[in-house]
Parts: sequence; C-alpha cells; structure tokens
Amino acid sequence: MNQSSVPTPSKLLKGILLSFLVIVTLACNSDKKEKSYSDPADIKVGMEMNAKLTAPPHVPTPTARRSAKRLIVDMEILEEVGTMTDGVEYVYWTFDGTVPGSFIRTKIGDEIEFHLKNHPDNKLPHNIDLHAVNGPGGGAVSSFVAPGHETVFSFKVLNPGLYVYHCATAPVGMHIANGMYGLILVEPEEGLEPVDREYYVMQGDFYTKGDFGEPGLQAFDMKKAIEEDADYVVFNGKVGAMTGDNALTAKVGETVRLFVGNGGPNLVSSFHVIGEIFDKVHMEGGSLINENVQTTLIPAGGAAIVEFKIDAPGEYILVDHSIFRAFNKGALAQINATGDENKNVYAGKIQEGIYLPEGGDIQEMPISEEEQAENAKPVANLTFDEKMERGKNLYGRSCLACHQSAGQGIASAFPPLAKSDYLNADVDRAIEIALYGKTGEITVNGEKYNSVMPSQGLSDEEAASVLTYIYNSWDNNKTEVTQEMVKAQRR
Ligand code: HEC
Ligand SMILES: [Cu+2]
Repeated sequence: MNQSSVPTPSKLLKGILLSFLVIVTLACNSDKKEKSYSDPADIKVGMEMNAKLTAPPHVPTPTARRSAKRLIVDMEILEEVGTMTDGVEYVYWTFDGTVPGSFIRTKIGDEIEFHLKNHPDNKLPHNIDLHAVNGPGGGAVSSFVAPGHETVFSFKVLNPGLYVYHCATAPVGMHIANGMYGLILVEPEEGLEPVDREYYVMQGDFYTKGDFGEPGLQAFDMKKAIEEDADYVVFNGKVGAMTGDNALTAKVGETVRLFVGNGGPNLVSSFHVIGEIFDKVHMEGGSLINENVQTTLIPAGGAAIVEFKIDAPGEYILVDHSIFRAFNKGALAQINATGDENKNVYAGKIQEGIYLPEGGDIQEMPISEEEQAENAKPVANLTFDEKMERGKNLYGRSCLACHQSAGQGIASAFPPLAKSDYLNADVDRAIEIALYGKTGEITVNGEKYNSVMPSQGLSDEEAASVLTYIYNSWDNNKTEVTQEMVKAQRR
C-alpha cells in the first residue's frame, strides 16, 4: 500500500475545514435574499399603523418598502341584500359589505391587532378564522362576536403566502355559502416582485331556492348546499362582477398579477384565463412557483397567485374550466387589454373557410319533454319593464356567448345585434331566427356572415322578452315584441 495516499489526521482536518468553507460560501452566494431573522416570531415590530383594506377587485399597495409593524385591522360584518344577477337578489353576509370581504395585505413579522365589529342591525353572531394565523381556530375562538358588539384579538404573521379567511360560526357551511370569506396576503421580507397591475378575484358557489336566473329575492337552500348542487358559481360574489363596464383592464406589454381565492363552500376551481398562459403560479398561494401553466387548481378554502404578461390586445376571459359553471352558472370574468397588435405573437385569422360537417342544416338544441311542455304553457303577458328584465337575464344565458356582452358580435363569426341593420329591418324575421336559428349567407352592416346559429328552444314569452331587450338596447329601433307576434311566426 502506498503510505502517502493515506491522509494524516491534520491533513484530514484541513480537508474537512476547506470543504466546509466552500459549502458555506456557496450557500451564502446562492442565497442572495438572505433573511435578517432566523425565526419570524423574533421580528421586532415598529410603530402602530392602520391597515388600508380594499374592496375587490382591488388590492392594497405592496409592503416591500416598510418594516414589520403593529398593524391595526378594522372590519365590520354586514348582513345585507345584494344583486346576484339582474333581477335576482340575495341576502349576503359579508366582511365589510363586499363578497369577497376586504383584502388584507400584511408583511411577515407584522403583529395584527384585529378589530371585528358585528353591526347592530345584523341578526346573527359571527367570527373569523384566518388561515394565516398560527393559533386555535385561526382566531375563530377569540373572535366570536354578537350583533352590536366588537371583539379585538391579535396575532403575528409568520408564514409568507396568500391565505383565505372565513367565518367559522355554526352552521359554518351556511356562513361561507352566504359570502363570508376573503383573502389575507402575508408578503415575504423583500416583498413580491413588482408588476404593473394587481387584482383580487375570488370564486364562490351559491345555493338558492329558485334555479339559476329565477327572479326575485332568493333564499339560501340548505338541501342543495349539502348536495353540492350549486345554482351559481361566480367570481366576486355575483354574475358579471367583472364583465362589461366592470371588466378588469390592462395594457399590452404589462404584467398582471391575480390574487385568486376560492371561498367554496363546496366546489374546487379549475382556474383558467382564456387566451393566456400563466408565466408563474405561486401554487396554492405558497412559496413554490410553477411556470407556464394553463389551468391551476384552487381548492375550496385555498388560493393561488397567478402572473402573466399581456402580449396581444383583446378580451381575456377568466373562467372556472369546469366549463358549464362558466357559461351557465356565472363563473366568468373579463380582462380588456388595449394596445398595439403584435403580429409576431398573434396573427389573427389568416385564412377563412366554412366547415359544416352536418351539411349546414340547422342543429336543434336538445330539449327535454319537460321543457317542451313548459314552453307550451300559456304565460300572462309581461309588462315592458318585466320583459326587459327577463330579456337581459336570458340574453346573458342564451345569446351572450356568441353575440357578446354589448351585442357587438365577433368579426367573421357571429354577427352584431347592436345597431344591426339586418335586425332592425324585419322583426318577424328576427323572431323566426330567435326561435329556429339561422343558416346560410346573410349580410349585417355590410359584412357577410355564413355560419350556423342553432335553434335556442325558446318559449313564446322568452322570445318576446329577449327580443324586446335586444331591440331596446345598443341603439336599436326600440321595437316591443309581444307573445302574439312570436306565436304568429311559429311553424
Ligand atoms: C352558438 C352561437 C349563437 C347563439 C348562442 C346565438 N346566436 Fe344568433 N346568430 C349566430 C350566428 C352564427 C348568426 C348568423 C347565422 C348565419 O350566418 O346565417 C346569428 C344571427 C342572429 C340574428 C340575425 C343577424 C343579426 O345580427 O341581426 C339574430 C337576430 C340573432 N342571431 C339573435 C339571437 C338571439 C336572440 C340569441 C339568443 C336567444 C342568439 N342569437 C343566440 C350565432 C348564435
Ligand atoms: Cu358568520
């Protein structure tokens, strides 16, 4: 054996020390964002500060440039009637009057002094369970508060991430189903990376005595809630909270960050933005970042932070990709992006042809015998206002997906109903189309369309309402369509 190859004890020690040094330096170099604390519980807090809370879809300003503080959070619980969708009202139970409740933005090490007030007009006691709390019930145990009272409790935020808060008063499911949830963000010491826009979006499922769209003040339905048979699945508490005039906005070239939560109470969200790929997802709202994601799963009582850059102008649609929820239960929101086109990224339509595998015949929407019987039932004539209300609702359910939110249509595919010369020229023809669909070439406002509109299976009353709504919107000629006019066009 060659003696020199056996290290002496002193050589061995040197070797160990050296490699240890290398490891330590490497570790230090790779961890540039070195933490200034070893245990977040030891972070000293500075002066007291009142938290600025925001209503959805807005979020408070970043905390990167401030130190940890004693942060006073003030929240008021309100039970009040709100709008679920046009013509449908619901008694929401809320944190600060909105669903979801106010967004709370904190920084790791902050000591939160939480003031929870239960308005004297409220009927029930409530409390709050914040998933950002390390402590019994996430604060629920200390925050139980009767109407006309205020409770104060405090906690220190130790784990960076995006967390759900919710009411946890029995029956817990009912308090959550009525809208008692929101998000609290705990930023890391260095803050989140700066972006151009941040928004607050939270999904929730609702259970009403009447089915989707049934007008009036709708009561909570416990049986449907237990069976997880949701009538509404919505973003930010109602159908259309972020569509049309309320759509979120962004500009081409900007980076957008969405703080997305899911209050449940029951359903898991397959969160997707049509036309975008998430450059980054902070999975489950925690520290793990995934890249290049199409759809991210957001559990009930969970959250995610998604980030993307807007590369092309247009409408981007936020959906729960359990897709009937999006088009039939309300889980749909919109980002309108303005700016210059970038043909490199999206060239638009470069060729157009017609493909009609079924020979171009009008396709019938499948319609059950029950529905047929329902449609044949005579209904009392509605007033103009009633028709407008019902029509708007029906438009959102049956026509919007193709003809778009303001009747503007989609170029080369779906003709506009807004200021449509074709529509305004002949009401009987429009009734026939609403009843039986349409195929073959037509010209609307100088543009040719040659496509298929499937039959919509409308009752006389529905056709009269939706057409009255369309004729009395978007600069059309204000025709009022009656059930008699519809009957006359039935084949
Ligand atoms: C699946 C998509 C789709 C849906 C849903 C739909 N339409 Fe259409 N609609 C079309 C297409 C496509 C045409 C053009 C047909 C053609 O080229 O012959 C059209 C044409 C029309 C026209 C005549 C053209 C114009 O612009 O004035 C009217 C009126 C109309 N639709 C009303 C309605 C109403 C009312 C509803 C809801 C009850 C509805 N549509 C739902 C696709 C749709
Ligand atoms: Cu409650």
